[in-house]
Amino acid sequence: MSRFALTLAAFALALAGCGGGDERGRTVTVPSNAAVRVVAKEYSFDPSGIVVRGPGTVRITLENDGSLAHDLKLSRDGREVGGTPAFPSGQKKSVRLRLARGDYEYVCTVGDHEELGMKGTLTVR
Ligand SMILES: [Cu+2]
Repeated sequence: MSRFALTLAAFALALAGCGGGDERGRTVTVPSNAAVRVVAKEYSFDPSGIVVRGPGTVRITLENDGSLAHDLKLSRDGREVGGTPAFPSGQKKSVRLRLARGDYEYVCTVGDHEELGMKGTLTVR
């Protein structure tokens, strides 16, 4: 690999690391007042980044594709703004959240799942 390619790879990794996630995940962009589907498994959320194009009501549907129970709690500045209860694998639950512009994060609060990688960021532009 050339030095240039290595620099590019390092830069891409640094970019992926932005927003608090350690893992490289997928980011989706949705219109305001839209629905977004998040899949939970051990131990990640897909997508792990959500961008909403403007304030409004977002409907988040969490699908549990793992084998353990999971939940999704959204918070802003450390304060929880809503989410789903924990529920077993094979099920899904939806929550409607009224969101102002800003940066949020979502985690699974079951056990130590957050530390194991079940976290993501949501930005309302
Ligand atoms: Cu979990």
